[in-house]
Amino acid sequence: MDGIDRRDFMKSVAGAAASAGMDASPASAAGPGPVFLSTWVHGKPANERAAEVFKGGGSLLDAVEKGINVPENDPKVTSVGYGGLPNEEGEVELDAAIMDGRRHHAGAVCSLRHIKNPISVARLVLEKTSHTTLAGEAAFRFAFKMGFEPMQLLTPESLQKWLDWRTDPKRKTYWVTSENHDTIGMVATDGKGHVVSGCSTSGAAWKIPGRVGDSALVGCGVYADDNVGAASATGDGDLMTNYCTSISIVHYMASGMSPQDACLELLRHMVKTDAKNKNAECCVIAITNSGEIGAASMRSAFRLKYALWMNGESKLLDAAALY
Ligand code: SD4
Repeated sequence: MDGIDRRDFMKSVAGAAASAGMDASPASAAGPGPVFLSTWVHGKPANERAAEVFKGGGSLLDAVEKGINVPENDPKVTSVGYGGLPNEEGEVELDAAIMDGRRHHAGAVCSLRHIKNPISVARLVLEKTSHTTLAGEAAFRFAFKMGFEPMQLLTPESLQKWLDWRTDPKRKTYWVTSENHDTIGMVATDGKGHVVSGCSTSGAAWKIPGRVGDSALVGCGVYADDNVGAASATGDGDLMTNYCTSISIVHYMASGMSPQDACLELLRHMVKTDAKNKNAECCVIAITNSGEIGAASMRSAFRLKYALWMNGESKLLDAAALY
């Protein structure tokens, strides 16, 4: 294992899991029944909602969609849905995708404006059309046709942050800062071999209008294949798109790696091809079709907190960092 000692890593994972009252390693996280694994702190209420929907008889797709709706609806989450930070012109543009591992098919929307639940619009692209991705103004018109209510997605707080940025003479244009990394990625299994991956984001704050990150791109922000498992990503989507992070992780798992090793291998590969990527803000999560999980960050200064729901328990844990 490059960069970190494997025993230290296993110890840190064991510590986090033990203090959370869980099994000692991500690789032994599998348990009976469904498992929901999500990025960041807001992944916890998202997982809890997903589990509730699933227990109430919803499908795994319903569960992942409704779970992701929770941070989308929360104005305090400033990189997802309502309250998400806008592009450089002050417009909120949302990306989302959801992939069904059973059908090997996804629905996605990108650069969607005025609709706070892009994951639900993505779900309808999956269910109601034979397309995979709708973009921009046409995605909005599709959502409108499907009955979604247009609304102002800027909150007073996100407008103020944008104004502060606009008036800062030293402002950085088009970059992703740590505080803006709130994207929700969720991977889940029903405990019977079926997996789903979903992701929703307002993307990089102050992005150039029209920019699409990894979250809405199949194979990048989401990937799910019932034959293997599912993965999702959060962080610098411009960088991660070039590594097709989610499909790469699923392929690593298909070759026999555990989800944890697959997540780390993807990050190692990013550094192997370009050493500068050691400083990248990249985090990934993965699950197998039997409920084994993995979660990793490129560096400890940008360490992923991930949420895990399994066996009726909902926890927040720290992902391992490669550097
Ligand atoms: C993007 N990957 O649009 C998203 C942003 C993100 O945590 O995940 N932030 O680049």
